[in-house]
Formats: sequence, structure tokens, C-alpha cells
Amino acid sequence: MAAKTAKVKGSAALVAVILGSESDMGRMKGALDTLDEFGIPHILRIASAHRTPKLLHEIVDSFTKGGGRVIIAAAGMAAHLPGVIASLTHLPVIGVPMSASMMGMDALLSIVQMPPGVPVATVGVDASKNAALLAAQILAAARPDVEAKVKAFREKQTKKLTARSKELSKAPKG
Ligand code: RP5
Repeated sequence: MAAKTAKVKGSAALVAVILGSESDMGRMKGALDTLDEFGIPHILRIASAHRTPKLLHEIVDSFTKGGGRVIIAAAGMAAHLPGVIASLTHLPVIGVPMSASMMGMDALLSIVQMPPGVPVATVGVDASKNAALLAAQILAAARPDVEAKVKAFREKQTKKLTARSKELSKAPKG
């Protein structure tokens, strides 16, 4: 688990991470670690669009009414979870296709191909870190404390890669 930084203002969860199954947990570690790293208050729930639809409705209703801001939804196979969540709330939903079968292509197409009117922002297969970064960027539009963390993350990433590139350019060839 990544080291936590200072929490952003307020204690109410801003992001909900909802998994279609406990079997998605390992693939979603990148999102959970990144939210921790950014100090973004979040909740983690398991609820399936197919197996526990009533529970899913309750979770989404309660998070939306409680002041939540962004939902990250992970699902594999016939991955209806992000789309069903998007149908239940006005909050932005980020779908993460899981490689549970068919290398995740089934889930990717299920999540990305939403009909007009109910969008789901879709990241790559198992790309849970990017889902958390996108959630942070959405929050950053209205929250300067999150914006500062997003900018700091990008600067650190750029510095690290630049330093590595310079290091390689100095290394003896052959
Ligand atoms: C989806 O079906 C879940 O999101 C998971 O990726 C996949 C398989 O679920 P389990 O059978 O492992 O519970 O709903």
C-alpha cells in the first residue's frame, strides 16, 4: 500500500470504488493505492449489477445523496456495472474493464459502448491507476487542494523519467 499523504479537505467520501466481484480486488489495487496516495476520501464496495441489483441501487443512492462526487466501477465479462450505475446517478462514472475473460475485450466493449444519453468514461483494461488519476482530475476542477496534488504528481513523474533518460544517455554504449 502506498504511503498516505495529507487528506484533502472534509471527511465525507468523494469517490466510491465499486467492484462487481471480490475477484476484481487485486486488479483494482492501483486505484485504491492512488486514492490513498492523493489523500482522497473514498469508500470501497462490492455490488453486482446482476447478482445484487438492489444492494447496488442502495449504495449508489446513498453515495449520491451523501455528497459523493465520482464513482469508479470495475467489472469483467458482461460488464454492465458501470452503465447501470451511470443510469442511477448524475455523478460522473469511470468504468474499468477487468480482464476476467477474453483478455478483457468483452468488458471493454460492454463498458465503452454506452448509448447516447448515459456516458461512462472508460479507461484501459485493468487500468485502475488511471481511473483514480482521472477521478482526481475531475475533483481538481472544483478543489484547489486536489488540483495541487495532481500537478505535483505530474511534476514528480516528469522529473523521474527525465532523470532516467539523462542517466541512460550518459551510460557507455554497446
Ligand atoms: C463480473 O464478473 C465481475 O466484475 C468479475 O470481473 C467477473 C467474474 O466474477 P466472479 O465469478 O469471479 O465473482 O461481474
